[in-house]
Amino acid sequence: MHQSESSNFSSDADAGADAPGAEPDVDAPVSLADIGWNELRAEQFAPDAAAGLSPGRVARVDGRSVLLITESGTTRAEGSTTLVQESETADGLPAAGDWVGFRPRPSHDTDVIEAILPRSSRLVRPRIDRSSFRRAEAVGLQVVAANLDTAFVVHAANNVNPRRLEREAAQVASSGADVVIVLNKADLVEDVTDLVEDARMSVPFIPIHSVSGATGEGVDALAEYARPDRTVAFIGASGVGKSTLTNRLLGQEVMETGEVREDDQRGRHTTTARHLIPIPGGGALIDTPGIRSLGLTGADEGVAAVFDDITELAANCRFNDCSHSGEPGCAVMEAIFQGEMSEDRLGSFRKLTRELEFMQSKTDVRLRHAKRDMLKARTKRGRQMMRARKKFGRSG
Ligand SMILES: Nc1nc2c(ncn2[C@@H]2O[C@H](COP(=O)(O)OP(=O)(O)OP(=O)(O)O)[C@@H](O)[C@H]2O)c(=O)[nH]1
Ligand SMILES: [Mg+2]
Ligand SMILES: [Zn+2]
Repeated sequence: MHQSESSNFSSDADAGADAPGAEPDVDAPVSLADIGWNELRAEQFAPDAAAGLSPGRVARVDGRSVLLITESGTTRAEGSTTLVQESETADGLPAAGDWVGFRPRPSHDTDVIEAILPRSSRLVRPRIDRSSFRRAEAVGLQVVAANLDTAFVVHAANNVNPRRLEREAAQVASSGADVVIVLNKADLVEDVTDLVEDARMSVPFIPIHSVSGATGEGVDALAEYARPDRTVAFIGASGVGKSTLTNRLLGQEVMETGEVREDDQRGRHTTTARHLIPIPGGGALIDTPGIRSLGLTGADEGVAAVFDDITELAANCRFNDCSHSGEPGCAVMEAIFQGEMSEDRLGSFRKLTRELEFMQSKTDVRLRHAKRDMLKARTKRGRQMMRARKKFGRSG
């Protein structure tokens, strides 16, 4: 059983897939320092080193098999039994971008990953164990990418949806990575400056860059974030040009790119797995498959980051738990009356908050069903116990 096949559930194409697609060549030896290994990580790794483990970074995950970049090229490895068991309760499975400690096994096809180093950031989405609803504890989060410094949230300039922009920015910000908005395909629009201004209204505190993967215009600005020892990732819907930009940053055609459908301007999920690729000259880059919805949880901080202005105003509301919908002494409503903030913005804040609440409690029908089944089982067990007690009296 492939772990990722059983644990993913969302509707996007990469769910559970991580199927062998276009396999980038990451075999060229790189120094780990070039892709983010530093003193802090070495310090965190010290106990593992003492235990005889070697350090590596996860380039991609294919079910149980993990491709690692190591000091001496790439190697295939699998999580140790303990690691896999622990991952049932924590989010312990290795993800693209993870730093791990592995034990080389020269006589086997694969090495063994025994430790995952603390993550400086992690992009997560809900995870559910499809193989069994009985083990409802297995419902948790799945880390889809780790240790990102900057996450580029990519949209096609000719197809920007402000609500989606806000939502994705908030969700990705909650990973702990710095969010940068990228409006790609600038070559397809008349006036990209207007679009950037519009986007700034939606996400005022986040850097926005307009670029063209086709012509290369603006890509230099993105390269600034991909400095040596830093990790960047492209995230966004299928067909927005993540792999095209990846190739631009790498300076070579590493990732396969795909056509966009005429009817709905969407891509076809050309990329099917997350790939971490060393950038020539230093730094690492993760290309990801297109997402329909990240389905991320724990994005509260993300919302706060995107709606900084509202959060700040809310600090002056009379009531701590003000919902900004008519309470007396509401600083947010006051700002709207004064024309300092648009009602639309409060609207999208509310909508996003609602959506996040929804995601957090009932991420998916599957999760709901898993919860329901778990409750049912509990009630049933409870009833059985009651009956048993009645029959045999209390045993303490
Ligand atoms: N005109 C124009 N086309 C672009 C640009 N960037 C990418 N494209 C085209 O958009 C299509 C999709 O690009 P990809 O890079 O495969 O998109 P993706 O985001 O990686 O898609 P998935 O892998 O499916 O998630 C391709 O035909 C690209 O050539 C751009 O800046 N301008
Ligand atoms: Mg792609
Ligand atoms: Zn208020």
